[in-house]
Amino acid sequence: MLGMALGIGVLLALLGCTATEGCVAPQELVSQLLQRLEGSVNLHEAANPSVLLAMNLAGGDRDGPIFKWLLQEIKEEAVKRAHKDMTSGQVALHVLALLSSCQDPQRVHALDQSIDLIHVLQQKTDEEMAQLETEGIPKTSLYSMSLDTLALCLAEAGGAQGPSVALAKRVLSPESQLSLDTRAMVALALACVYSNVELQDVQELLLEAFWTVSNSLLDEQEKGNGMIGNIYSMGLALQALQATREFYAPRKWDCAQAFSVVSSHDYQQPMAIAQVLPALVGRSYLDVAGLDCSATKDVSPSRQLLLSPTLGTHGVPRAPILVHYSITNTLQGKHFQYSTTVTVPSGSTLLQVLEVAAEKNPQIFSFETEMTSWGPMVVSIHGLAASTDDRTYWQFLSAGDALDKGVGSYKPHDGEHIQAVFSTY
Ligand code: B12
Repeated sequence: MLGMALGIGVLLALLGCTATEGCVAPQELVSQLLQRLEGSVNLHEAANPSVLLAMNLAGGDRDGPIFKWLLQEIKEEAVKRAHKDMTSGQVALHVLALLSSCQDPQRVHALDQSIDLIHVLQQKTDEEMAQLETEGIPKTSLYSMSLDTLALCLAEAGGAQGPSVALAKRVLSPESQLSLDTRAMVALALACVYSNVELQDVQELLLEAFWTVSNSLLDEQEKGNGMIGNIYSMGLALQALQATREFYAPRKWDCAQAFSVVSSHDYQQPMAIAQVLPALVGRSYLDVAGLDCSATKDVSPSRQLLLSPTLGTHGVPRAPILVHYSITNTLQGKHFQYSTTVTVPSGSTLLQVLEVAAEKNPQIFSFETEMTSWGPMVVSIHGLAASTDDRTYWQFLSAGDALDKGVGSYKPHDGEHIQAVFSTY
């Protein structure tokens, strides 16, 4: 079966049937999301490499001030923090952002310093692999390891083959329960290494792994009437399906159905837009390597609008709502469970609910957040902190179902019961 898929894939490639055929969203939607992404860039916050990566893949303006600011900040972050404070995945995202901006990640100069980001990435990937081999889990996550593998592969640096084999085995193992986003990122990484590897048995393993993932994504789409996982997994799922299209042929991908799901959602979060936008222009992270570095783009006048501040909702009174909130730890140390009900204006975020609960009763409901690329992440509640070493986190649920958004963007409704449960991943 696999051999046949490969044969047909090669044939299609020779005939010039590209992965993008028929799978491009309306230009209006692309421009709107690109504008939103550019408008999200805040000079007072850390630059997000995924945003620069997506802007480049979606044909954003490489001569514009936003692009230049992002690129400079990303270089500065790299020289300042890559060695010490960045996880392997964060280094990988910086490498991808630089490659997509036609920069050499082996020679990053900023603040009168230089760094070889590929060397740092190789070292950090080795650490991930070492822990995977000794403890069965990587230092951070298989998602990050996939990013590492993808970045090493696209930079044509050594060190991608070992992790790609480990990832392929994980994906094919019946015991491993990888999230959909992780499987999609693994597929992207393996599809890249597959094209560059010469050993036939390695090639076959990689092909089988990403072929399995792509088919499972297609199955999910069929079951979900176009939805693959949740709306925030769609970006990576679509990218994986674009990038591996010639390999699951003759099976057809109803990309129009998947695109209509994405098009009907009003993406607001910069990270969500950054992951979906490449797919909407028929590209994936794999296209980073093939971008035309000599091209400069005209600035579309409409993009200038972006920088206008978003209108506030001052003066509009909002009806109060009640939200029930509970915190539970039955996992570690002294177990606890506390509940409260807070009143907040309708339209408030969950973060505001947590803040009101903590104001009312700081002894019980105090909490801490950390800023991440997806917004504020709750890292501690009632003095109990999440830990990457123990693989614990505060999970948020409503009526027993895990929320598909974080506290900074989720808006509870009147009477809703939100639970924060100390959990493992
Ligand atoms: C791995 C992962 C996790 C791990 C992170 C731990 C770790 N050390 O790896 C764990 C299991 C803890 C986790 C938790 C949650 N996650 Co999560 N996670 C991911 C995943 C698969 C990869 C993130 C990553 O490693 N990126 C690469 C690194 C290099 O980038 P980074 O910026 O350093 O990554 C950090 C942040 O992304 C942060 N993080 C992870 N998830 C979330 C979610 C939110 C809302 C925030 C603010 C931060 C955050 O942890 C990462 C590692 O430190 C993404 C998938 C995706 N499409 O991006 C989902 C994803 C980001 N998570 C998601 C969600 C919903 C959550 C939860 C809110 C689930 C819940 N109901 O509790 C919680 C966060 C709750 C809280 N305490 O605030 C959604 C976010 C959607 C949205 N619109 O905001 C995603 C997109 C998955 C999805 N398709 O639904 N997650």
